[in-house]
Amino acid sequence: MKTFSQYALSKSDLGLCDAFADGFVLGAAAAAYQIEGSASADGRGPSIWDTFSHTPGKTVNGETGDVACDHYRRWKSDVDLMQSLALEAYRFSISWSRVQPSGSGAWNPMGLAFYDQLVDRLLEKSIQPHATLYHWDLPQALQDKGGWANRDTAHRFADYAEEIATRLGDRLVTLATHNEPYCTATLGHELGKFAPGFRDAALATQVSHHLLLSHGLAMKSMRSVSPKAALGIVLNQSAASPATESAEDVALARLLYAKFVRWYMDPILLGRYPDEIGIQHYPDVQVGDMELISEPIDFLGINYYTRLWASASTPPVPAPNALGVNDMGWETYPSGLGDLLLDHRENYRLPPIYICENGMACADQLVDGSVSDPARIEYVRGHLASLARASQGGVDIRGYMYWSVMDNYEWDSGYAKRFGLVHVDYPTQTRTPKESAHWYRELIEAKQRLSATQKIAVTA
Ligand code: IFM
Repeated sequence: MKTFSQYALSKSDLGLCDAFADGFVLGAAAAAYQIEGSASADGRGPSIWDTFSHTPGKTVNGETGDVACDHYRRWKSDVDLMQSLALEAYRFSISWSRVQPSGSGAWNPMGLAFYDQLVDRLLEKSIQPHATLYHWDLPQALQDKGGWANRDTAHRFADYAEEIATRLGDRLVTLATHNEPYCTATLGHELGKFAPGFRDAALATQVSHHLLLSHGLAMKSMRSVSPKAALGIVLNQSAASPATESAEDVALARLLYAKFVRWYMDPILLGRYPDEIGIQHYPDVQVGDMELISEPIDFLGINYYTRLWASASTPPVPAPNALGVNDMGWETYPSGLGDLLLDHRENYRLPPIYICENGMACADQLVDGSVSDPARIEYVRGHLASLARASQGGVDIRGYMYWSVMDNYEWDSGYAKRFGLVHVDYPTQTRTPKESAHWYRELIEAKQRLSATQKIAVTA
């Protein structure tokens, strides 16, 4: 077992702490279906991910989230663990079918109590609670009525959002509508990779519009109950790099960026879809939809993992991968995060930003009670440095949440991909903080010492 001094911070790590405004938080994230387990406990209804993961051939080794990290039963000790890692914020998602088993009608008191107690315990431990309403797990009962292809689902979502804002909005720091609507629409309805597993590009475009509409309706319904929480949405984004300076590669980079980033950013922040996409299937947009979708947001969550690489030639020019590729096959490209944010600053009136996810999967091994993961430390260092550049460039960044607090169920990839700061041994559910977790704790504590010193200096 290593001693903590071996995780000591470098001088440049301390410099990182200095780059952010007071109040900037360092935390970690997870999502309901990926960690909770207890899939049918205490009245939880089935979601589309229960159905999908139990369908043969959809996930690696047929793995499901039935047990996952057993967090639904271990939540108290998990929060204690977060406290021991000095996390300042925890981002979690609410399982809609746990709190409203059919996605409409009756609420489930036991499901609601779970999140209520979780929020209180986080606050007791001085960890900011940040919640997301939808991290891909639509109640199956709503899918049976057409799911996100059915415009009515957007109204059911707004009702659900209002209920949660009423119950938890007094204590949450942020409350987001959707996590990564691109994944729900494109991976779930065009590529068939995620639940509900459709392969229909026109359907996916319509779904993306209904997701955005549901976001706008939910913003309004949540505002009507005046929650203290800041309200917003979390989008997955990447900078796009053309492989060469050829007109074809540059045009492809622009197109990929428009489909991945601008398709969601522009309606929310500018009130219109980007017109240079030239998609075959434009969604059915009704009068008033764009006004709803562009309801002002209090914060924008961004999830950043890698960049988009655009090569139009055959065979394509491979990405240089100078800093390596992680266990998901994603290139490590930290400078893309700062570039993306500085670019946004030019193109939009940005609300305050939280980085709601950023992390890497490694083939971590538990050896003699510890997990050595220097690549993850480098990954976080690089991305925080890039974020610091954006902060110094004038982007208002309020927090950074590492993905993920612990290893968990990585959707169609099952349990083989390990993103966590904490290693999970699934057969025993033993949690072991990795070296990156110790390093991250030291970084957080150094940041806290620094801001305490600054406060003393200001008041002296
Ligand atoms: O695990 C996912 C998470 O659910 C959403 N964002 C990306 C992560 C890594 O793939």
